[in-house]
Amino acid sequence: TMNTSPILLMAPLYPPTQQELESRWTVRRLFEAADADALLDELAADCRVVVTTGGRGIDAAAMARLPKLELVACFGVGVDAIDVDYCKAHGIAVTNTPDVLTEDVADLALALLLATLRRIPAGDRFVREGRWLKGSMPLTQSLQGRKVGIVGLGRIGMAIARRCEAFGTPIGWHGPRAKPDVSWPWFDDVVALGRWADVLVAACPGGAATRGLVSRAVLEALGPDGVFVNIARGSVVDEPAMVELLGNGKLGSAGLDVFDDEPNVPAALLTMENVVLQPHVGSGTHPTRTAMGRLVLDNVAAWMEGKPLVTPLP
Ligand code: 8YV
Repeated sequence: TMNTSPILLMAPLYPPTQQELESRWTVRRLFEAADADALLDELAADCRVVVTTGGRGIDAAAMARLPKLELVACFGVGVDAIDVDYCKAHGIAVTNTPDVLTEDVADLALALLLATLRRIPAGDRFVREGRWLKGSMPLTQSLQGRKVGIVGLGRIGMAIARRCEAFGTPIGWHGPRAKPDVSWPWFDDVVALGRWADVLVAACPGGAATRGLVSRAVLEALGPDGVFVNIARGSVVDEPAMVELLGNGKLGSAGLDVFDDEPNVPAALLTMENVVLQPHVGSGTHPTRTAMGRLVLDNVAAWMEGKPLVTPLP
């Protein structure tokens, strides 16, 4: 039997995905509602599906307004903005978009690392501003000879490690437990990893378990010649400490794609020469966003048709 329940859409999606979602089912856009509360009340009686994004999520308070809710389909692999405990306690299924974005996010991590070490944005400005006519670009650091520490050796962290192997850098990593089939050294203590590494890449999930995992102590252990790369979530790093240490020379440089309060970025970072900034574009390519949208649509269609979900959270 086909379900005809209206879908509550929490945030805008990749346009082709949103267009197909709205052409196939009844969709109500929370983000455009003049009165969000009134829309939730209106939908309480028969909304069973919510579609959201990794950045927007949905909290327990909103889900409690939808007592018939059965599915939260997330456009994104990171579900830290969804109250997953509430979903488990209330039998609400959650789907996300793993695997299809792994390689693009890992590519951006290496792009950020090389851009930061070799100061590629600065070099571009150097040429455009005519400064090459007056002299050579200052020499930079090198990736060669650096040890890379990866915080979180999941799908994305492993893809980053494979890329680092291709660049010839030694690899160390931190995760909640050792992995018997991984040959690279495991550091139970992130500070110890920061001390060992010359580059530290955050690739772990967001959420309570990893909040502030890359602490001031970790960043100080990484040190004045260290590079911090974040393609995970802003929440995984002590952002005020990172800004302070980048500003006073106790942390060498950073390549950042994610921030604590997106799209707001700490003002001090905007004028730092030792930082490369990106607007949360790890998965931001047409093929990957298309594949993520396909997974969202296939999960919603499966639910509507009473079939098994494609990528439910384990
Ligand atoms: C999403 C991401 O595009 O997958 C994730 O969790 O961070 C990005 O790929 C973003 O979350 C959408 O808000």
